[in-house]
Amino acid sequence: MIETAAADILAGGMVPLEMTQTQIFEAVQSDTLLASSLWINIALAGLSILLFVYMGRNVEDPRAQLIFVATLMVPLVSISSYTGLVSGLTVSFLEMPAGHALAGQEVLTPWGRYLTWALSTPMILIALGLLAGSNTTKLFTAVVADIGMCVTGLAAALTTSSYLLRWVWYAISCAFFVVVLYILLAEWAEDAEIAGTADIFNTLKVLTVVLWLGYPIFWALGAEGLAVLDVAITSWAYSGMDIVAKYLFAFLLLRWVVNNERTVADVASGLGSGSRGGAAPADD
Ligand code: RET
Repeated sequence: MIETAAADILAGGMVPLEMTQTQIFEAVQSDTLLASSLWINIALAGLSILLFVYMGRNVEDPRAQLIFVATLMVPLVSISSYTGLVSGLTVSFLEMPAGHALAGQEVLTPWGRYLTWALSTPMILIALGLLAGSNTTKLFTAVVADIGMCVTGLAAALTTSSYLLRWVWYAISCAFFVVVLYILLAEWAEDAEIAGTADIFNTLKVLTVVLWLGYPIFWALGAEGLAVLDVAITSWAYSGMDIVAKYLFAFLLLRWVVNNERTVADVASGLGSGSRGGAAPADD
């Protein structure tokens, strides 16, 4: 009974002003497509954690270990993130402002996703930066810009006062994203050549850039943006991208690190090995 009511709520976009966490939980579970997009990630994150711990059992070089720890954090944050979403804890129904395609309707907003991206995506960047032999300045800039991107993306999703301001937040988030893309594509690509890790770095760079570009596209097309796609389809798009951008990415990276621990150790210890000019930079 409750589940039928919840399904009606989700389909009709009509929800009571204040929904309890249980009602949100029921609404999420009653939409099989939506719920499956979340549960599959919990299962895959759990398996990835076990696999990655096993893969890293004999890694001894500190730099390789740090790459492992950062990468292992990705499925750990993910399993927490998706548990928050399936339980209804980090999902809200928000009334869209005038101007939005679903103006006046309550739209399911999985804000926990954007919040937890602020923890998981820096880990991906730290692992990539260490692999490329980044100096501290570039690593710091990439991580801070990335957190800025996620937090302003969260603001875009949570703004209900003005349709225009939702897109202003979106634009700010994209500006941060450009900084991250620049470091990945220009700075670290060059550093990785010097560090001798260019082959694997370039593979992971392409995978990361292509997939990460999908996130703002699906946000814009999803219910929170132009509402061309419905909530469950958008959720599957994010979940599908997450599977490749997190678990496959992490697996490829860690497998390479295990097989090339010597190369990783040779990326001169101490950040800064990749800085141009050869001399130790003063920013460390
Ligand atoms: C948002 C909307 C606002 C504009 C931009 C976005 C970019 C999000 C990205 C997310 C990547 C997430 C990953 C998660 C893995 O755990 C916030 C969707 C630019 C790039 C890889």
